[in-house]
Amino acid sequence: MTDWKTTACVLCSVNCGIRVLTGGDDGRQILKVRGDDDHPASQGYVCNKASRVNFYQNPRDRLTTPLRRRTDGSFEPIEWDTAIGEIADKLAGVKAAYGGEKILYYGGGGQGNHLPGAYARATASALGIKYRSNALAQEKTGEFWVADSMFGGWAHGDFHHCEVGLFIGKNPWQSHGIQRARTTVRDIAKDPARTLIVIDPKRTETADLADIHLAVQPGRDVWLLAAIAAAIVQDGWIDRDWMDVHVEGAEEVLEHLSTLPVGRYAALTGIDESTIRNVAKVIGSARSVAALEDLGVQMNRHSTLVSYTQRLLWILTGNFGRPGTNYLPNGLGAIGRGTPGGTSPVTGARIIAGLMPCNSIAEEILTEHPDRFRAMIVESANPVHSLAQSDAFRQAMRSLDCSVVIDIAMTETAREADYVLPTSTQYEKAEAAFFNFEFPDNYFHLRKPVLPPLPGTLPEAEIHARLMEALGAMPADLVDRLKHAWREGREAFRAEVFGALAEDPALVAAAPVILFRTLDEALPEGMGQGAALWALAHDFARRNETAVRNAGHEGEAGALGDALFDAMVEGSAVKFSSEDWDAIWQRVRRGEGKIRLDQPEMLEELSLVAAEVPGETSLEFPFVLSAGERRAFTANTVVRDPDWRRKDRDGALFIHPDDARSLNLGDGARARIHTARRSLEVQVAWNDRMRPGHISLPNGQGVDYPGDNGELERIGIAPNDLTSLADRDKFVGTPWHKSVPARIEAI
Ligand SMILES: Nc1nc2c(c(=O)[nH]1)N[C@H]1C(S)=C(S)[C@@H](COP(=O)(O)OP(=O)(O)OC[C@H]3O[C@@H](n4cnc5c(=O)[nH]c(N)nc54)[C@H](O)[C@@H]3O)O[C@H]1N2
Ligand SMILES: Nc1nc2c(c(=O)[nH]1)N[C@H]1C(S)=C(S)[C@@H](COP(=O)(O)OP(=O)(O)OC[C@H]3O[C@@H](n4cnc5c(=O)[nH]c(N)nc54)[C@H](O)[C@@H]3O)O[C@H]1N2
Ligand code: SF4
Ligand SMILES: [Mo]
Repeated sequence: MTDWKTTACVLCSVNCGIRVLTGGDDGRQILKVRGDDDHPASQGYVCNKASRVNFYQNPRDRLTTPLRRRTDGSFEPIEWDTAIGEIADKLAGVKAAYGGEKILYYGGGGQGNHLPGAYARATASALGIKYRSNALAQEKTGEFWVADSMFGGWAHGDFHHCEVGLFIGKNPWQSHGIQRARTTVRDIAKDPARTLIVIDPKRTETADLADIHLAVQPGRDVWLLAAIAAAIVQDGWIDRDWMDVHVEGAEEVLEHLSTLPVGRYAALTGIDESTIRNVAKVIGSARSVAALEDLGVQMNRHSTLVSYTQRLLWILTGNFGRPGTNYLPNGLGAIGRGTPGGTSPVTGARIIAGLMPCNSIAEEILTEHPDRFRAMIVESANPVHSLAQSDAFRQAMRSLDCSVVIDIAMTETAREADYVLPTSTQYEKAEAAFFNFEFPDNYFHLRKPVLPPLPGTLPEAEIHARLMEALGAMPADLVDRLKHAWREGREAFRAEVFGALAEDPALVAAAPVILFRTLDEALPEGMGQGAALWALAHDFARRNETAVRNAGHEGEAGALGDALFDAMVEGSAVKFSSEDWDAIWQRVRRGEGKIRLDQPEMLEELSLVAAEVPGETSLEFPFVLSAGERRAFTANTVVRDPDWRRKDRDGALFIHPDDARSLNLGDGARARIHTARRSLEVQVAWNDRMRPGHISLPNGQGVDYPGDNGELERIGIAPNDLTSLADRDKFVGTPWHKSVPARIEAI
């Protein structure tokens, strides 16, 4: 049996639409993959990775049954009912003994799946869970915080229409992050009227195409960006008229930049002053500039300040809120709303966008402090592998009273858990991501399953519904009433839902599982896990009526949300929001309409870096290691089977040939890499794209995967064996993975 079906690639955040041919001996294989020309956002585009999604779908270490840890550390299979019952009892026990806020929730989604997080909110509310975290709190929280205080939202660049495209610590050729990335950067590069600027120590594939490549000295972006901003001010490239209308609080920063010694800063960065002044001119005289920063600076020194300084370049030159510049997207989910709120219980770390810094988690557990976490649920994440200093997280998990991992595969994190729950893959259930950042038209894709669930696995919605039932927190009467109302019609259903929520606002958090239990059987086959979107569609339609109508959805005020929901559960990408550029300004600082430059902590920090003498390396550690580079065949740990890589199977350490020669390291040689934490053996590959002194290791490698004989093998280096929890941003705790001091020796 073979069949072509429509879905999306789940190997990075842009989730290109694909068509897949399924079949094979067991009928469970994704045999062929094509770009989906009908997908409105990706328009048929795919990169080299999409054709290999079967390596995600069918790993050897796929979980097929719930597991319970024995005292000797091995695992035994148990029935679902036993697992759910015991987990509910243990977590309820932690809540009763210490309070629900001693249970931490980590994860909730990955590159293509954000619905688990929605259902987990119900379980979290029943258990009184207060703290959560996920990977965003080791990369984006600094940017969210700065963006929120300056704009009230996370800006994205209109790279499809910009005159100047600026990528800072970002290699879209390999990592994407924007739709149709390779086509988009190539279009900018080949148009003589447009300019591609890349700031990256490495001559990446993107830098190869760039009109201007600033090969900054690793870890020194803050001085480079401040110098460009200063040159914009000093050389008269500011758009004063625009600033007068749209910006508040510019005085202090302008004063600082007007006297900043561009030449002295330039000397720290490895880029000439004249090049810096030319970049200021290119940005200052362009009709439109779109900018994107990513891990090269976000997982690096001064990352939060870089997120601020980076924004100055395009704010001072009026590049926001017009086609080809930068905008605040109208997302369906809440990703990127960076409002700070409170601090973590033990270390007092700043919580941003509701997320505790990843780098604090181990410290919040491995302590005698009475407020330490006692239990943890990890869902759709692999923090033992992905967070700094893996050993610390491993140890933290083992010291908890109870830990539960919900995943499709036996990951490094699952191996440390007390209970492991197997879930269906993203091709076996309805799934979606909230990485919808397009503008002026924006799209959402709730995908239909393309394969039946693997026996023994459940979708997360069902797992959380069962946990709620076991905790005695599922209002069965209400579910019955809602089922009845749904059969009567949408008006009756809306009245019943909104009536129940008005009566008991505490039900809001449980709504996703209530909707799932109510609608699972009523929705089109396999779309049950989409049920929670009913509430989201109504909420979005109520707040964005014009945008939803302009996107082509119809209905009376109350029915508009149902129209949007019905369009989503059909399973194709849906245009849910259509706006014009004026809408951006209504969102700026929640209707205040002005961008704020006066951020006291950032201004103070700018003054501090003026006096700082940077020093990333030492005699002991003369290299700067970027631990976790995106390459042609990396996808975090979403794909675990090393055979999926067509080349670079071992995930080699890239080093400039001159550096390699001086260390007597041949291309392909084995070497030993040392950091302050660990020494590990690695294979070296000469790579003249690297800047001398800068070395890199790929991300997502070094997973423990069963070989042909079933024994676990580790291919490549797990980068966080080399990183340290202490190396982190002082404001938001994001790690400095892109500049780890290191030494290499031939073996
Ligand atoms: N192929 C592939 N694509 C992916 C992923 C994947 O695993 N594989 N993961 C996805 C995820 S989760 C994310 S967050 C994104 C990340 O996407 P990117 O941020 O683009 O990925 P990286 O390769 O980690 O880092 C980008 C660049 O930063 C550069 N860099 C290193 N040090 C410095 C520095 O000091 N200054 C500057 N300016 N640059 C520096 C590196 O040379 C590298 O080219 O990719 C997503 N896409
Ligand atoms: N040193 C270093 N460390 C890094 C980075 C780096 O550059 N350098 N990059 C960091 C970045 S930017 C990120 S985003 C993180 C990513 O790290 P994490 O957020 O920890 O997650 P992933 O590696 O993306 O793995 C996602 C997990 O979800 C599971 N999964 C897949 N589909 C499903 C599903 O449908 N349901 C459930 N429940 N589980 C599923 C996969 O098996 C996998 O275990 O890594 C970070 N770690
Ligand atoms: S990995 Fe490639 S094909 Fe898959 S979503 Fe990302 S850009 Fe698209
Ligand atoms: Mo990421």
